[in-house]
Parts: sequence; structure tokens; C-alpha cells
Amino acid sequence: MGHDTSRDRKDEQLEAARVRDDDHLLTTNQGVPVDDDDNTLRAGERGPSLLEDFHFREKLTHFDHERIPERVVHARGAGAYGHFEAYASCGDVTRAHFLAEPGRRTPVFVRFSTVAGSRGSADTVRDVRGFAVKFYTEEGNFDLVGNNMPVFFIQDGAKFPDFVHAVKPEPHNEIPQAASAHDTLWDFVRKQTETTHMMLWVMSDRALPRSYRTMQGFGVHTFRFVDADGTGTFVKFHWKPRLGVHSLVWDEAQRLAGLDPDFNRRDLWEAIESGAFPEWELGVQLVPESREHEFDFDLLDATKLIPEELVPVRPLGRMVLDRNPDDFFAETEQAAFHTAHVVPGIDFSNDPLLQARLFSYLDTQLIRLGGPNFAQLPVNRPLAEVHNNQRDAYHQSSVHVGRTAYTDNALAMGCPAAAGPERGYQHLQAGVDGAKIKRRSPSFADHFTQAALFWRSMSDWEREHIVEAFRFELGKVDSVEIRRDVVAQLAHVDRALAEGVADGLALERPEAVATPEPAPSPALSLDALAGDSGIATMKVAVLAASGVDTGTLSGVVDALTVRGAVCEVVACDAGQLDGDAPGRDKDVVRRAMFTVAAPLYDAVVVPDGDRAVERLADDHVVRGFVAEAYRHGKALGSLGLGVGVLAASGVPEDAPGVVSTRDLGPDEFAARFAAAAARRHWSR
Ligand code: HDD
Repeated sequence: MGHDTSRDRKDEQLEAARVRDDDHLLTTNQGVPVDDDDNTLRAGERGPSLLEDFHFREKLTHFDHERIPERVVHARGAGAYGHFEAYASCGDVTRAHFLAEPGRRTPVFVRFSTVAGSRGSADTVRDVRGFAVKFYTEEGNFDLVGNNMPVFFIQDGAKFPDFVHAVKPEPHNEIPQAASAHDTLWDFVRKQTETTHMMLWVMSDRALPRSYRTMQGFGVHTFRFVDADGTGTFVKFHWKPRLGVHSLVWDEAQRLAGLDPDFNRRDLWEAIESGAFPEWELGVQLVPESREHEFDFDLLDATKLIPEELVPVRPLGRMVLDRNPDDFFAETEQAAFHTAHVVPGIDFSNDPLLQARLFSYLDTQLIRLGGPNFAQLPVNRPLAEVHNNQRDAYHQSSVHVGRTAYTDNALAMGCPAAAGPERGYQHLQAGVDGAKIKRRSPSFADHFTQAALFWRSMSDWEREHIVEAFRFELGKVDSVEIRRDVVAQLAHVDRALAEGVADGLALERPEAVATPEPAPSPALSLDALAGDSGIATMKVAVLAASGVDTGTLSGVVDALTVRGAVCEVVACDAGQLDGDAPGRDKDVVRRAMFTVAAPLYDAVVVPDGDRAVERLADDHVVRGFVAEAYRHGKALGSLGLGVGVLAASGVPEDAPGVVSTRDLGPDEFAARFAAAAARRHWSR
């Protein structure tokens, strides 16, 4: 009976679909309409399946082959489309067409990623973040394949497989996933002291971005700009987020890995869907070739940065991301970035890490995307026309016409012809000399001065978080010898740092050694980078229960929304609120408390209403929620009796970042609260 009914219903649906639009009919890959997608062809209703069921076999075969290898690093990522717009002409330093004219727009695709974790790992792990931008310029694709930190772990690409093998899960048991807190990574670190500077970055809150929208990005290496006359200038690329740079704290990041493993991916997606388009400014540090040797580090060493105080960042334009991909696999997963995808006007330096990358990215796409035709995939296809004699191979989807697939030819009038130096990409004619040699340049030998520069540029709370991170990571390392060696390594950076870590691990404090004392670079501290966009796009939990004063609730939600915040009413129970005053109470509850937790929000507000406040203050889950937000330095606010919930949760009314009012209206409250929410409050 049930069987007949559902079949009848299906027939009706099919008929309706047929009437609506023939295009919506299910077909095989050969375009043959399929009559039934739920049952295999059988010999009798209870009999064996038949091999001739070509539709079933095609469906299952396709499914069986759905996976491609994930990226060997940066497997977990999220992407979006947008555009880059140049501020002014950069013709004085580069002939790059996309930077040649104010207002010139270039479409982009960006993929953000973590490095160590597998494709299904959590977003909020401690790790570097990838920040890869593909510019679809009129002169071909330019990929700026950067990270959210300006330096790297190693100096020479020959060490890259070693580094990655050390940081990835250990090979015998594939533990731990997406985590650097294990013996092999720290064994590598103690043996390769060039990692010291980067490890300080990775132990800082930079490794825990609040959002992809609030990360800086860096090209890391020294590249070259080349102008129309063929003059080269060394260049370092910087992305600065319009919302300022904001990070999570470790405890929060760990909780989020369970609460919402898609935390960063979801944030990017939702921001774009809601029209809050993420934005960055692209800037460059420029060093004329004549000044190459003026620094106390080597410009070719990717473990070094150029302090902005020495070479300021010149803004070039802004990038806006305004469209989510339609198909994660087709676009984000199949996006193929490559450091050698450059356009006329952009060239390389001799940085040995960069030189290795120039080989690795093409090589990796060949296996991951199954051959050399990956540039034909929609996300990788340049807007500029492609003409060459490369033919055939797996996944060839172009139909090339004509009989000549070679240059130089006369049969096709010599086409396609080389563009020549005026229009074609011309490598900078930089001089080289020297013997073939496998040796690191002595100018790469200093592994500690810039680590000290970073440490000395941090504020007190940043230093505390770094020490805690080292304690956590090394605390998870089983080998006491490794712990000791890393602490001894840190002693070369700063005594207080090494002692702080040693004390936390109950290790003997290391022997005093001379430490470098470079001048700090204030531009490196998160304190200098919070920006001035206040509460814009931040997520605020508005705690409510039945009996809430719906006047203050609606008032405060409206006033914060006007300032750009994203408010979610979180109630003790699912369902509707029964308010104390007529208002919009019936439709505002967004989340029940048992489905969320404080780390999912940037700030917390408790509106007025005595019955609601009593209910909230009585609920230990609510009190835990408020206390956790307080512990993570977030802004907390209350209106009227709402302060009772804060008090019951142990939040002092006069603590920094706490805005409680009994007499301010929602608008005045929102203005003060927005200012408090602009940054975390670590002095509590
Ligand atoms: Fe790499 C992926 C960034 C050093 C080899 N890398 C990859 C991605 C980013 C970076 C953002 C992901 C791109 C995407 O979203 O698809 N990598 C960096 C930075 C480095 C760096 C900023 C140092 C400054 N990488 C580096 C070295 C090598 C590689 C030294 C090899 C010699 N990287 C790869 C790779 C990946 C990759 C194996 C994996 C997947 C891919 O390329 O497409 O080729």
C-alpha cells in the first residue's frame, strides 16, 4: 500500500517536472532520460541485479571515482571571488598592466587555508594560514601565493619535504591531526634553528585568526617589479584587512574546533552572502636594487622580514571579495595556484625557497588534477586568450583547429607567433656568476635577531600568550630532551621568554647566553593593528528568556545592527519568547542556548526584563556562557536589570570592556558598547 502511494506521488512529481521544464529531467551522462533512480534493474522483485543496468553502473562508477588527492599541504581551505582595483599608476616601478591605471579592475579568486590538517580538519587549529590570490589580468594570470605571516620556517626548498613530514601527523599512527604539538615537529625545530623566528609567529595569536577577513597576508619572499625600461626593484607584498587584524585565543580556538569546525569557512561564506564583503588593501615594500645589501639580513632569506619602520608599505589598491563559489569542488578544490604564474612586470628573486616553489606547484598540480590541462578548468582559465601548440593529454577539453601544432610554421602564416620583448613576458636580465655549489650563504646564518625583533615588538598580553603556547606545545612533546633543547634555543632569543617556558614545564632555566637587542617594530603588534571599524560585522549574542523587556531587546538589536553588528537572540529554550511588552518578540529567537556557546560570538548583551533576568541568572549554562566570554576578553553589556545576569556569572560591573547601564537608552548604550567591542580586554 505504502509502496503504491509513494510511486504514485513520484509519478505525479515527474509529470509536474516534465510539464515545468524538460531541462530538469534526470539523465545519464549520455543524455538519456532515466525512468527510476531508486531501484537497480533486477530479475524479479526479489531477484539479483542485472549487469545491463547501464544507468546504475554509470552512477556508481562515477561515485567510486569522486575523490582526487587532497593538497599535500594546505588541504583545508575556502575560496571566494571578487576584484582588485588599482589606486594609481605604478608605472614608475612595474610594467604590470593591472597596476598601470587608477580604477583598473581585475577579477580575482582567493583561497584561504590551513597548512597541516587534512581536508576535513578543523579551521581553528594553531597553524599558518594560506592566503592565495589569483589575479585574472588581461596579460594572463598572476598568482600571489602567500601566507598570513611574513616569514617562513625554512630558508631552502630542499628542506620543505622534511619540514612538512615533521609537522604532519606522525607516520606510524597518523596522530595528531592538524596540530604542531608533537615530538617530530619540535625535533625538527631544535635541529633547524632557522625555524626560530617563524615558530614565534606560530606560537603567537596570529596563528589563530578570528576570521579570514581579519588576517594580514604576505607574499613572504622578495620578488621583483620590472618597469618598461627593464629596471628591477625588489618588492615584498602585503595585504591589510579593512576590518583590522583580530585573533582568537587558544582556549577559544580549541573549543571552536569542536563547536564549529567550519568556523572560519562559515564566517567567510556568511559575510559574503550578507553583503558584508571582505576587503584588503594591497601594498608593497620597495627596495631599489642598489640598496640590496643595506640591511643586516639578506633580502633573499625567507625567514626575515623588512620592518615597516625601515621600508614603509606603499598602498597599490584594494581587493573586495563579493561572490561565493557555486560548487566547492569545481572551484575551490580544483583551483591551482603556482608561484611561477606571473605577468610582465613581475619577476623573481634568487630566494632559494622561492626558486624551489617555482618547480613544486606545477609538479603538484600534475598529480592532483590529473595531467597538464588543469589550466582549462573554469577556475584556472585565464581571461586572456590562450594560443599555443600544446596539445592532447588527459582532460583536454579544447578543440584545436588547423593542421599546424608547431612553431615556426609557414602553413598557418607563422601563427601563433612569439610576442617579442615589447608585449611578451621578458625575464629580467639579471647577472649571475659563481661556482655551482651546495652551500647556504653566510648571510643567512643569523637565526635569532629577527626572532628577538618579533618578541620585543609584542605587547605584554601577546608575550603571555606566546609563552603559554610554547608551554602547551612542548608540554605535549614526550621527549624531555627535545623540550630542553627548544628552551635552550629560546634563550638565544630572549631570557624572559626562555625562563617563562622553562618554568611552565618544570625544566631547569637555561644558561644565560648573549641575546640580540634589535629595536622593536611596533607595526608587528596586534595592538597596532586592531583598526577602527569598531563592532562592524561582529557577532553579538543577545541573551533572552521569556519575560524579556522586548522594548530594550528590539531597541538594542536595532542600534547595534545599525552599527554593523550581526545580532543573534540566544534564548534559554527553543521556540518563541513571551515578552513583557508588545514587540517583535515572536520572531527574534535565533538560537537556543543548548545549540551554541560563547566562543561563537564576539560580544554578549543582556537586555532588561525581571522575569527573563531571573531565569537567565538561574541557569548554569547561561552563567557559564557569560563567564567564558568574560574569560576570553570579550565585551559584555547589560541594560536595566540585565546586570544581574553578569553579576551572577561573576563579571565585575566595572571591569574593562563591561558596559552596564540602568539609565541609558539603547542607542547611547550601543555607541558605548560598540567602542568596547572593538578589541579584546586583556587587562582584566
Ligand atoms: Fe606552498 C600549497 C603558500 C612554501 C609547495 N603553499 C600552498 C598554498 C599556499 C602556499 C597558500 C595553497 C594554495 C591553494 O590555496 O591552493 N608555500 C606557501 C608559502 C611558502 C610556501 C607562503 C613560503 C614562503 N610551498 C612552499 C615550498 C614548497 C611549497 C618551499 C616546495 C618546495 N605549496 C607547495 C605545494 C602546494 C602548496 C606542495 C600544495 C598544493 C599546491 O601546492 O597546490 O606545491
